[in-house]
Amino acid sequence: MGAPDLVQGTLSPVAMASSTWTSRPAAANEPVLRIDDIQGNVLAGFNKDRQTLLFLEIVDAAAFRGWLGKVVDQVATTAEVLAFNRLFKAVGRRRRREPPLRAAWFNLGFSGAGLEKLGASIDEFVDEAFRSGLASRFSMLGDPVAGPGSPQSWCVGGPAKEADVVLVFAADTRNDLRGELRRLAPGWRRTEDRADGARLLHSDHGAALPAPATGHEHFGFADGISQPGIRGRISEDAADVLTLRQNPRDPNQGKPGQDLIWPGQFVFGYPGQDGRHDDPLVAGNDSLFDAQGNRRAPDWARDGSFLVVRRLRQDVPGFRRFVADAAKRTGLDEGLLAAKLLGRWESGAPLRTAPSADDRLLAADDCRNNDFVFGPRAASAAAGMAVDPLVCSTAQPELGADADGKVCPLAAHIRKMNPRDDVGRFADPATPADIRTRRILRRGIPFGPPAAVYGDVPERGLLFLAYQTSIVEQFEFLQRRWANYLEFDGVTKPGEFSAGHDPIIGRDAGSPQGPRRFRLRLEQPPIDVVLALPAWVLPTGGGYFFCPAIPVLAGLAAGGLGARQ
Ligand code: N7H
Repeated sequence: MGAPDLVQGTLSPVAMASSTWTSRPAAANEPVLRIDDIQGNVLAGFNKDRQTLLFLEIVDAAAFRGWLGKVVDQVATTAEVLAFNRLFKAVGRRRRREPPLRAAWFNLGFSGAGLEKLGASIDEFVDEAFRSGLASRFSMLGDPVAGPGSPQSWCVGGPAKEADVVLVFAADTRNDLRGELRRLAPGWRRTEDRADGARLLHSDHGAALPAPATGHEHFGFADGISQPGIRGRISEDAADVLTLRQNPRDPNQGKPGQDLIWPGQFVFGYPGQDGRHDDPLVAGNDSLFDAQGNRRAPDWARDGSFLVVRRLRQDVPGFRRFVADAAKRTGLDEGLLAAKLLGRWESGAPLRTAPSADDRLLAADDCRNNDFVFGPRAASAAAGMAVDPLVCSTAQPELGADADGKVCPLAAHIRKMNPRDDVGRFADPATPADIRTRRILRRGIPFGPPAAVYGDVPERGLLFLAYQTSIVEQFEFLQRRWANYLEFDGVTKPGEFSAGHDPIIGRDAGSPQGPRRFRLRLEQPPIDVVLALPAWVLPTGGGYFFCPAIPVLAGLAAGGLGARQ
């Protein structure tokens, strides 16, 4: 099959009509990613049903280096995780059942203080959030300053309890995970255990929820649907792309609706987005530097990534009570009311393309379940039978604009977190027109038992993990400037607003304990109300970490910064 004609990033009519689009078109302009060096969870994603996080304090750097040296060659690479994930999908697709393939993975990251304890200087990292750590940024994020949710109450990451190291273990089964923990981290089983130069401050165990809720988070919504596509190749072969190009209508997307992002947004040492204009094909500068050529990170940060960990407790009964009560007050169905808060139905079907009823077929179809924007969209016919079975050939219905959020509310979680084409809302000159600069790679997993089984007694929530190359401009920006502001652009006049707080994670930064607000507008029945929302998501721990390239880990273990200095 020949590669399709790419003319300035648009698909030529020839390729469109003849359906010769391949999921691996030539992308010689995209960088070759060093997938043997980049840790596996960053670009490929472990995507496992079980995950354990160990948070450590280094108490004896030399002893800890000794341990690190012994485990460096056990750290999962992007090449390995990607190969496994692709095999898993291919076998599953052909056999039409979940394949009996298993793997166990291990990655790790260091806080700024942790790197310094191991002898690395963090002076050249300009990211203020990473340099100072999560505990000093909580008030900016809108976290409570006292009482539940405040850093004093966190199980890890609060004052005097900041982790130097986070170890991330992932596996398909509890036994496989236990085996890896016994093999690689035998000395840290219980809080306060000291071994190999480190003390265990806290551990967390994430697990996919049991059937029928598997793939859903505790509030009931399907999770893990929308992730950015990543530009870049995994070998010198021009067509060996990391993210398959499955949308024959848009060569700048992976799956339909999944914009391709330059890899420097997630890994240091590659071109990032050029936030100054909106041409998706033009790469920005190398992420080790800013647009003016000033250093943003040391050279040894190449192939590394910042990892944000937030342990977010979810009040499921509180959420359900609110939904039931607000549904009664507005006369809406509970499922629709909940979907309005998130922007997707519980099944994962987007409100934008399933506005009045849940649509499980749409939710299950990854060629369609993320294929929407908030502006108008013209209808398109289905491409003919593609030769490549991975290419999506579905038609798109025409959609009018949803400018006032009567279909998907302006403050719905997924609209706040990824406004897609809704860039007109950003009157603030500090916000680059290119919202792709704000994307993050989410790698979270639920913790705690499902509410349906245990009610409100034990703790539950989301272990939120996200990778990026600027904590300030990516994770923190999403939380501070989009989730926590009543308006998107941050220009709020008291008493006047049109959107509201992100109902899942937004907080009123001025009064973190106070109620949040959410504007619900519908065409039919005609509704325009402002709902007062209690907070259902409370931070209970976390940290900001840097996950170095694997050769750099070897350098840290050896007491220097290794091959890349
Ligand atoms: Fe969110 N939820 O279950 O309600 N999130 N999130 N998130 N989130 C998303 O598309 C959730 C949190 C993003 O591209 C879905 O995978 C919960 C934080 C982004 O369309 C669901 C918590 C931040 C997206 C949830 C939580 C984000 C996204 C839809 C906390 C960043 C993709 C499923 C307990 C600051 C948006 C999906 C897009 C989607 C939920 C936290 C960001 C169901 C419960 C802290 C970027």
